[in-house]
Amino acid sequence: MAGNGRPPLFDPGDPVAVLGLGVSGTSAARLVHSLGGQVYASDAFEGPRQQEAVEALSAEGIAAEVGRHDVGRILGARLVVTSPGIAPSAEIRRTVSEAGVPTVAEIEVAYRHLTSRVIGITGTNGKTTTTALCGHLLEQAGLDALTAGNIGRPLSDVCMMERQPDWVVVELSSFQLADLRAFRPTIGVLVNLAPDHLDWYPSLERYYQDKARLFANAGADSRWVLNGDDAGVLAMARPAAGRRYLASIEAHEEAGAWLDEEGNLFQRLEAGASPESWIEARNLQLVGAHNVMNALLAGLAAALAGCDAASIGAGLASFQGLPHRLQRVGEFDDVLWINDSKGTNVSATKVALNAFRRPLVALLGGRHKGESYRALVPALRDNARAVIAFGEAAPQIVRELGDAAPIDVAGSVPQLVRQARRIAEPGDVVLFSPACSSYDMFPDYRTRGRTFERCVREACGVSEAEGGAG
Ligand code: UMA
Repeated sequence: MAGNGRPPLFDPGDPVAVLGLGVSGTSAARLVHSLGGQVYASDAFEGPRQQEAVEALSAEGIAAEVGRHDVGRILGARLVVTSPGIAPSAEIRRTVSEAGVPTVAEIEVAYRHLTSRVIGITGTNGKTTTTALCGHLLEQAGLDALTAGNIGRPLSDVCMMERQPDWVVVELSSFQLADLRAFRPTIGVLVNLAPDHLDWYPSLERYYQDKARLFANAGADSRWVLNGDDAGVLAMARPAAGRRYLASIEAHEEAGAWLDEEGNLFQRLEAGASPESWIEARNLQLVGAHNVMNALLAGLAAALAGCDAASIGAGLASFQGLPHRLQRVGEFDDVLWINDSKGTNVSATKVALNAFRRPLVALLGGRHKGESYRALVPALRDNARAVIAFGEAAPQIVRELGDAAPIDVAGSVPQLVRQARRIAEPGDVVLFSPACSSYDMFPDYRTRGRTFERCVREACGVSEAEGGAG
């Protein structure tokens, strides 16, 4: 047994195969090695990142290779540890599954050796902001806490710390949830549910099945923080054992948190108890109504972890938000430029479009992920002065949104920004929320967002410092 009473997945000396050498695979390889497993780590691709990982692991005495998966060696393992970015349809996954070798996510391996209490956060949109905000609230209240998981730091890294924190706030993607087994958060948070990753899953039901794994090991002592305004969330959580706390944009009598008519955020942890005030919504630095919901969810999870209402209020006021998520680039010539490069699916972009009450120029495009863009039509009809489409998805965007707003096409990000600058009028917002992945033109959404910001500053003739202050 690990120090926390959870049964280990392998014994010292057992062969363990780790698939993928991104940050999670590399960290899992180190954790398994430190626990005495005989690691074989491999990555099918041979990029510089993978090469670097192999060199680092080899120097630590861990067997690793790039450019192929040695199937014989993998099938001879007692356990296979997967990276979240390896699709269920990948050949190696199918081979392992057909051979019946037990397979778990990196997070599951870490969980078996974790002594920290866990706040597990999932949902389609806003889970990274909610995770970061929750971690911030815990820290501001003086609790010993870290964030990990899909937000960036592999949970295995936390396990290998000399002293694990008292709390770890773990962001869980559906890809990570898919290969969890015994994982059971002390507090689980479901932010919302909407279609996503339809390029990965055969159906929406399969995507939701993975999301529902958050509740797979629910027990009487589980505590669930739920978006009470999302019928899909409530239906998914209904069968789970444990206590539930609802966050809502409307006042309610149940245990939870809400926004009242005067625009104040409140908590009440016991039904019928007096409400405790956190903050006025206008004092949040986060933009948009959906972020009020994220604040309610993060605040509730923090309250259940032991933070008092006053410290939650102070922490909500001081949280600045995350880069590339409805982030202000600056206001130049009375036009507000927003970088929402993390808006990589239609529902995220819909939320971003609805976050503003000012006319906007919407910049949409990138690599198409399988969803129709028609869901954006009502928000565009309400608010958009124009749409500019770019990247591989541009022809489809023009076909599907041509009747929602005047539409134009740009061939590159600098051109996109110059066109937006010509079209936008004083008082407008230029919103870069692509609704697509970045992989047609960029290695990731961060590089895409940074490129957009640089182009905006160049086109508007401002320095980086002026941009940040805008
Ligand atoms: N690979 C193989 N064989 C295959 C297919 C792929 O070896 O058949 C290799 C790839 O070459 C790659 C590795 O497997 O090197 C997979 O790495 P990965 O994509 O899982 O990347 P990591 O660096 O381990 O990052 C992962 C998460 N990535 C994904 O889920 C795609 C990171 O989330 C997360 O921060 C990190 O673990 C730590 O937990 C990123 C993400 O984009 C931010 N997440 C998606 C999202 O938020 O929408 C889900």
